[in-house]
Amino acid sequence: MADQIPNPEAEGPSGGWGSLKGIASIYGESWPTPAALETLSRQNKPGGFMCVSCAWPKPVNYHPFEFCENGAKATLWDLTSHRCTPDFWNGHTVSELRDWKDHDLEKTGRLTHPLLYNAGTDRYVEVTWDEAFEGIAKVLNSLEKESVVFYSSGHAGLEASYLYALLARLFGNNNLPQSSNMCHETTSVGLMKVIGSPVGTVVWEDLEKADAFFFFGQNPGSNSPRFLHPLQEAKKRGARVVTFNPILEQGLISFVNPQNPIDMLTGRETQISDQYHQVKAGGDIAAILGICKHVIEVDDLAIVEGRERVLDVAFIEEHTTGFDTFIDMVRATAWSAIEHESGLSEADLRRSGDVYIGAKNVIGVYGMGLTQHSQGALNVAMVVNLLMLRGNIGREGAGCCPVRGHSNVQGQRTVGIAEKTKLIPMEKLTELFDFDPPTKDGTTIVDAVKGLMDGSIKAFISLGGNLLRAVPDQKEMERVWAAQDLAVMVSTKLNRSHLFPARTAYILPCLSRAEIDTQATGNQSVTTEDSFSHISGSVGRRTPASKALKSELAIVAGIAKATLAPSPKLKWDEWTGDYGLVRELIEYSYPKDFKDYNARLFQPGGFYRGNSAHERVWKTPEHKAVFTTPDRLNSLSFADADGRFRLMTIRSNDQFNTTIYGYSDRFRGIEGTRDVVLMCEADILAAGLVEGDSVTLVSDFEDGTRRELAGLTVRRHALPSGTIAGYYPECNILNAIDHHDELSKTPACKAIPVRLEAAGASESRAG
Ligand SMILES: Nc1nc2c(c(=O)[nH]1)N[C@H]1C(S)=C(S)[C@@H](COP(=O)(O)OP(=O)(O)OC[C@H]3O[C@@H](n4cnc5c(=O)[nH]c(N)nc54)[C@H](O)[C@@H]3O)O[C@H]1N2
Ligand SMILES: Nc1nc2c(c(=O)[nH]1)N[C@H]1C(S)=C(S)[C@@H](COP(=O)(O)OP(=O)(O)OC[C@H]3O[C@@H](n4cnc5c(=O)[nH]c(N)nc54)[C@H](O)[C@@H]3O)O[C@H]1N2
Ligand SMILES: [Mo]
Repeated sequence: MADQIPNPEAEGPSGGWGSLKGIASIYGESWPTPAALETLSRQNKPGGFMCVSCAWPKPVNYHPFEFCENGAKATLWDLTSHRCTPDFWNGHTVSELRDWKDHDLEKTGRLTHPLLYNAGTDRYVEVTWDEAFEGIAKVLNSLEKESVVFYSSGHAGLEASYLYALLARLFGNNNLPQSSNMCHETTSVGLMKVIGSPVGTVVWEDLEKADAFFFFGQNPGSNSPRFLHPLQEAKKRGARVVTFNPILEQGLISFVNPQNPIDMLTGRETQISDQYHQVKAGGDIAAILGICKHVIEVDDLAIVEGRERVLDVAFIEEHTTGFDTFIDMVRATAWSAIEHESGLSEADLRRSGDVYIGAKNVIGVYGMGLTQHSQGALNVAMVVNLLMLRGNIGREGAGCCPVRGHSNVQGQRTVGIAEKTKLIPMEKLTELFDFDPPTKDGTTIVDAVKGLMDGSIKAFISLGGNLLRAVPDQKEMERVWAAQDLAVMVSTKLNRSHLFPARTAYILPCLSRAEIDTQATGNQSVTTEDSFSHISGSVGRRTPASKALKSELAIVAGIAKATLAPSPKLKWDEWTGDYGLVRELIEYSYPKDFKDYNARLFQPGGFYRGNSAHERVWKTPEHKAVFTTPDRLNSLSFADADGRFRLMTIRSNDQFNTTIYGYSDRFRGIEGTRDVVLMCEADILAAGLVEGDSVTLVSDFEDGTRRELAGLTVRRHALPSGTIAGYYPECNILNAIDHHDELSKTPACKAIPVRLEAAGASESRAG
């Protein structure tokens, strides 16, 4: 029997008419050309363009409209008719814009011309592309190789990304951190350690065969809404869904399919989660341990009663190591400790364990709720532990499913954007381009930011993104970002990182993926890789926002050509003229992953580049999949203390990372503001507050730095006691750069230790 899961906050189910209203509101905000609607109908289909929003895969048998509310918003936001031209700067200085909200900055529209900051007037001014490339080259060539960082934020296609990584290595370093360093780097490092593969093992067909889905800290309703379609199908065939999340996320409770006319007209909802467990932030290790404990105990009983074993003993023996130590620890851990650390009852964990045991094929899904913790990699390993107990990995219908963020975040890593040299086929690069690639590992994001802080990093090239807003310690970041010798930002829209200009600061505007990319040999396509390791071609068809725009690939090649010594092996102009030539280089560098690349570009659903763990080949040092014995029961780096809360930084349904589309978080019933802190009623009372009070959040790290965010309104929300929530990116000011996953250095954004300071009573109390 499925639980009744009331959600007191949501204004309706996920999907449904609310999602159409959500799309329509962006249409009004950004007023795109009518042709933008035609673009939507081609989104995520062979021959169309691949969504610029998340990395959820594209099915072979696509729907009439293979896009979701947020994919549509992202497309319409890109295809806005608003333009931020060089004239914009006649009316505004950079300093003045620092008071603007993220939403208002991006709403100025698409950037149209290359710009250079002029400190004298405190404005950006138009420059030609040649002036920009030469100006950048001049500063780059005056700097020490190690002091430059080549950042990218998972947007750019595989072709531009391959050349970008090549540019960094030819320049002389491996400083190629990426947005995944703030995101699923925990997966890359954590999964690699336990299954010898840095990516999830599940493919589309597995979704269609799974009997149960266990969700840990991933919110498909907002962040990967097309996932709700296969989930709805799964529910219809009787699959079970068990969710662990401190917040009652509407997308995991119920869904009305906006693409199904009958569902829409009748309002017929599909209940998604059969059980919903509001685990404490950081409490998943204990929760998963509890499920494992139940599984072991049921297995013990089966042995005594001579019934079929519950554990997949054959799998465990043949394929894994570390089982005995893990099980000893599970047995030795008391239920009382598990209950205390997870905030969940033994009875509830046993109930979820029964679903796990009752399902033949189980998929474990997770997102930022597991990865963005001090022990994020251990969280990931716990999901794998659970799956392995019944051999739920590397076989049909089962596996591990991290849901990636940016549309090409995984693919950029595949083609060389990586700070770790062991991931790069260096000998191939030497052979192809006749140079000795640098051998020292490059920086992660955390190390790059610390390098900015200690002055060892002096320049940042950003292929997309808004790093200043995305990282912890934002106040200090604003100071050090502006102290750099050079910042080059390849961008589509204005954002806060542009407003703290370095000594030399360029904004280089690029095409969006939905736009026509015409080069010397004709219109070009680009490719991206989704969360399931499938690679799809993407063709833009919209007229570019400005004639002066260049593609990301052309910009990378332009910087490279101006900066690096010429060589007959470096054919920047030819590569820019024909992206197919770059795909040949990629295929040569990564022959197994990209076989027949150019021929398979438009295969429906994309072509699969394969994954060893999917075939039960474990590329770990032990050549086995590894059971990990946790040395603790929560993923925090701090202890509980009186008045200390765990602050989760969350995304609304109306944003894509630092791009804020609007102020409607309808799934959580929050409208018109993002300046809120969500708390449960008991915590509000215990803090001597009432709903509506204004408070200041103050970070509670024991490093002596005061980090505060004032002017937040207290909102009552169904949350576990001690766990509170506020929005990302606003709350980044409260996090510390040293607060990150121990193994992967992913910033720990889901449990920031904070205290509350009351800032004055609300009217309701005064009245
Ligand atoms: N519309 C939209 N789509 C997006 C994005 C966006 O901003 N907007 N961002 C894209 C990117 S880059 C990424 S990485 C993904 C992110 O997508 P998700 O991985 O879904 O990330 P979040 O929304 O940050 O957090 C997910 C959930 O974790 C829960 N959570 C927090 N702490 C814990 C915990 O300790 N334990 C458990 N079990 N749960 C916890 C939160 O309540 C939240 O529901 O989405 C991508 N897609
Ligand atoms: N506290 C907290 N911090 C977090 C997170 C969190 O959950 N909590 N999440 C983290 C995660 S998962 C991520 S991925 C990072 C995101 O960090 P980033 O990837 O750095 O940030 P975005 O907001 O995705 O970048 C938005 C900017 O990218 C540019 N852009 C948009 N489309 C394109 C394009 O097609 N090409 C190019 N070149 N530029 C484009 C626009 O100028 C836009 O302003 O933030 C991380 N920070
Ligand atoms: Mo992300």
